[in-house]
Amino acid sequence: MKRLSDAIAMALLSLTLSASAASADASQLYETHCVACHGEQRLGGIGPALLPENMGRLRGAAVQKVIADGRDATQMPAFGQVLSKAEIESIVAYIAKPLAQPPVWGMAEIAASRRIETIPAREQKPVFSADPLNLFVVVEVGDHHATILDGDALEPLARFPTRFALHGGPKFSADGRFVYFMSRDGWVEKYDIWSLQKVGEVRAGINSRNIALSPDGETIAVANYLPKSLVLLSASDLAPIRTFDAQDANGASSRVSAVYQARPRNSFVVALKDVAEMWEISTQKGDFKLRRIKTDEPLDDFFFDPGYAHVLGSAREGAVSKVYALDTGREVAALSLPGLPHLGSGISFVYDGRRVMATPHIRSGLVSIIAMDDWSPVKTVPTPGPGFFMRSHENSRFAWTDSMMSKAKDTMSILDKTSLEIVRSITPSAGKTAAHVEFDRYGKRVLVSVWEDPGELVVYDAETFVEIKRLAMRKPSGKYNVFNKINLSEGTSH
Ligand code: DHE
Repeated sequence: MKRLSDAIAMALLSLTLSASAASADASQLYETHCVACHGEQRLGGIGPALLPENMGRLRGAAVQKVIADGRDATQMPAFGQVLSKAEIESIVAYIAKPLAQPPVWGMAEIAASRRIETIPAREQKPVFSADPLNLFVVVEVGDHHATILDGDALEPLARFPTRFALHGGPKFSADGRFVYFMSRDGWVEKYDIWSLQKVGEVRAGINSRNIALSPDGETIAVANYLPKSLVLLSASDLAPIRTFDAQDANGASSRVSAVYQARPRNSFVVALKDVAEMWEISTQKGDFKLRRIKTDEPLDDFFFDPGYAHVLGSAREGAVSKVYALDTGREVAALSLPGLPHLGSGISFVYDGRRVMATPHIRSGLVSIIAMDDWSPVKTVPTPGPGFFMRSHENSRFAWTDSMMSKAKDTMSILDKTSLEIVRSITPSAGKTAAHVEFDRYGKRVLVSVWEDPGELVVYDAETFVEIKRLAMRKPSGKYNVFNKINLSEGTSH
């Protein structure tokens, strides 16, 4: 018996030793080949952070392929000739592990990452003759660039590199002069559209979700998963102002799902991923007072009514979405919306004398239309498949939505807002994903992304649906019209 237990102990010891040898090898390989670009603690550098939280859906074989073949349009070289298959596999396993200790990324680290390239001239006028309010900012994630597009001539004015993997809508200063971008690795970049120059950048988190600009234009809020924090930056020079550790009233910590500007309320509204609470942070006089609003469950996707009196929130896995009155913090309605509504892409318009909201669903091929006076369902409109984005404009009778999460990924569906029927399907490029729409400032033209690399922007007449122009782009994930954004168009996300 004793001999058997000795043998098992020996076997276990040798397994432990070989496992720790393998991990020592992996960390050695990381030191030799990866550290220069991806940083000591895998927090990123020239290259992105290599933490499981940051790598999203890039896992296993896909990561092996990037290491072996390199990554197009980035500085990531191919290691296929340098490293064996086993060595690549051990690096993949190494970077799939979370860090033993959560990384520290506080005021000091944020401040140290800040770089200002250009001090914007106060009296600057646009250096171009195009209408500065009918410009589009196009985010091209195919090669990590952004294009400033003249919305009348439909010609690019400038194209510049951005940080790796931008996510969420860029945010604009009230006059439309400055645009702020955020990357999933936590970099916030500021660009001066009028002088077509980058102003600077700062790293506000390690794994970030989105940003919002305060109604007075003075403060940027950054929602972080890693560390679990909300960070406030000065919008003028990107200097950190303060950080909030994301914890509920009982001290339980949470990732921050998203932060939104609530313009009429002079505040930020914050969605917390892991606790049943949302926050409202006052931006009045820069006091940043935090108010906690208790919810039934954690809500991480929001839609606001145009006056920001109510928020409609959904939990990722929940079938019921809840409406809260922001003044009282009370739940005023519960809606059955199965199939994962994408409330962040919701739009609103007037139908039959009532203001309604419409949202696509990520797991069902349908658009839900809901009356906003009593939050009752008005109609469920079938589409060819689950979609992600939806857009319209005050001056257009139509709303456009995609089916990008389905076999019909190449099809855009056009909803008539007066009949709530799909009146036309458009295939910008057969077999290629079509998604994300933006109207020009007048609601006369519609820009649709062919979401591929290389991809395209396809411009349509908003009334006749006739194609006007195609512009080559590198996976244009989103495009944002300056006028529509700064005026909080009811047909676009804010
Ligand atoms: Fe997004 C906006 C959350 C996956 C492309 N996405 C947003 C916003 C949130 C959000 C909270 C609103 C932020 C804002 O604009 O201020 N997104 C999430 C998720 O939780 C989800 C499902 C999972 C995740 O990985 O984070 C997710 N998003 C994606 C993608 O896979 C998309 C399609 C490709 C990508 O780039 O990662 C994607 N999200 C976008 C885009 C916007 C966006 C293009 C801006 C939409 C707009 O028009 O304003």
